[in-house]
Amino acid sequence: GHRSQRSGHRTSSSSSVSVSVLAVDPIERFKVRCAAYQQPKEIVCFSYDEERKLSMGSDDKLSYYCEPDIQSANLSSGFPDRYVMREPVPERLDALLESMRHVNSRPRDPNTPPLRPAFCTWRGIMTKVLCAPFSRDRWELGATLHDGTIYIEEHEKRKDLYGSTDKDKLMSYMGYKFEALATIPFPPAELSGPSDPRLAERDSGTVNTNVQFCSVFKTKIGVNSIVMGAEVDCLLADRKPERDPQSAYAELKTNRVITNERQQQSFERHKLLKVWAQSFLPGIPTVIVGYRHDNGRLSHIERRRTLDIPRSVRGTQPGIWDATVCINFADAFLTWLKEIVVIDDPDTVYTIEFDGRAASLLRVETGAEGPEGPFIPPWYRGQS
Ligand code: 0WD
Ligand code: CA
Repeated sequence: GHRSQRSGHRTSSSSSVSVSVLAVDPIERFKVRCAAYQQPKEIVCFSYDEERKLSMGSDDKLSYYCEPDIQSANLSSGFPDRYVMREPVPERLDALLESMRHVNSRPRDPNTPPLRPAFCTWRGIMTKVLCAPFSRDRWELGATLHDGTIYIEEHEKRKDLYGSTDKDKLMSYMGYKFEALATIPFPPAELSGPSDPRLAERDSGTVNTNVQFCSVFKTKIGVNSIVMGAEVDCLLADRKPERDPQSAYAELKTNRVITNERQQQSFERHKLLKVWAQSFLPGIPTVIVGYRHDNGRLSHIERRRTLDIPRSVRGTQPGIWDATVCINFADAFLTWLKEIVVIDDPDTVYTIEFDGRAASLLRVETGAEGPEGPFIPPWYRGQS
C-alpha cells in the first residue's frame, strides 16, 4: 500500500499481521519543539574482565584518562600479535537483564515499586535510532514485550563487528590502541610523575576487547521511560563521583587527520552525528578525539563538549543533521513501537527493519529458534 505523506505512518491490518511503517520523510514534521530528554541517572554498572567474566556492580574496569605521549604514540604498534579480539558470540541482552534483576532485587524502600521502564536496550541500538533521519545505514531489531517492558536487541549482521579484512581489523585495533594509550587503571594522582614507568607500560601491554566497563542508566525520551546499558571508555577525574558519575565519564574516539574541506564535511556529517548521539544518550559530557595519520602516528588530541556539537555543525552545509530532529524521531519511534509491540509474551519477537528511509514491522513470530528468536532467558522470566 501507499504511505500517508502527512503523518508518514500508517497501520493497517491484513489477515493476522499488521503492516506498519514509520518513515523519516517528510523530515519537517520532526522540526518542532524538541521532546524532553530526562537527565540520565546511573542505576548500576558492571565490568567484564580479560576472560569476559562479568562482575555486577563493579567499576573495576573503569580506567582513568591520562594524556598519551603524542610524540611516541603509534596506534598500529602491537598489531596483530598483541591483539586479543573478543569471540563474536551473540550475548544478546543478557548483561542488561542481569543488571535489571540486580537493581530489582536490591533492598529498597517498601513504598518504592520495582523498576519497570517502558523500554530496555543497549545504548548502541538507540544511537542508530537517533541517527536514522540522517543516515542511510540499514539495521534490524528484535523487540519483545515482557511484563510491560519492551526489550530491544539488534539482529547484527555480524561480519562488520571487527571488520572482515585485515585493513578493517587494523582500523578497529587503532581505536582500541588509542584507548590503551590514553588511559591508566588507577587515578592519575597516584602517579609519581611524568617518568612513572606505568605510563610507558601502556604501550607494551595487550589490547583485549573482552575488557569493558558498562554503565546502566535510566532516562526518559518524551513520556517514554527507558533503561540503557552503555560501554564507557574512561573517567575524566581522580575518582568516580558518587552522585551523577556520568558527569565525569568521557568517550574516546580516533579519526584520520583532516586535510581538506571534503574530509571536514564528511567528519561533521557522519562522525560527529554518531559521536554526539552515542555520548548524548548516557549524558557523557566530553568526547576526546585522537587524530592519527595513516601510519598510526598521533597528530593531535581534541576535546569536544557533547552538548556543543550540534551547534558546531549547524549551518555548515546543506542538509546537515539536526539534534532536535534526531530526538523527536527517537520519541516517535518509541511511541510507534508501543503501538505495534502489544503481545506481552517472552516467546514472541517482533522484527523491525530500518531500510535507510523508514522503519517497518517485518514479522511477528512466536517460539522461533536461532539468533533472531526469543532472547528473554528462562532465569529472567516469572520474576517481577
Ligand atoms: O549496541 C549493540 N548493538 C550491541 C552491544 C550488540 C550486542 C552487544 N552489545 C554489548 C557491548 O559489547 C557492550 O557490552 O552491549 C554493551 C554496551 O554496548 P553499547 O555501548 O551499546 O555499544 P556501542 O555504543 O555500539 O559501542 C560502544 C563501544 C564501541 O566503541 P566505539 O568508540 O567504537 O563506538 O563498545 C564497543 C566498541 O569499542 N563495542 C563492542 N565491542 C565488542 N563487541 C561491541 C561488540 N559487539 N559493540 C560495541
Ligand atoms: Ca570509544
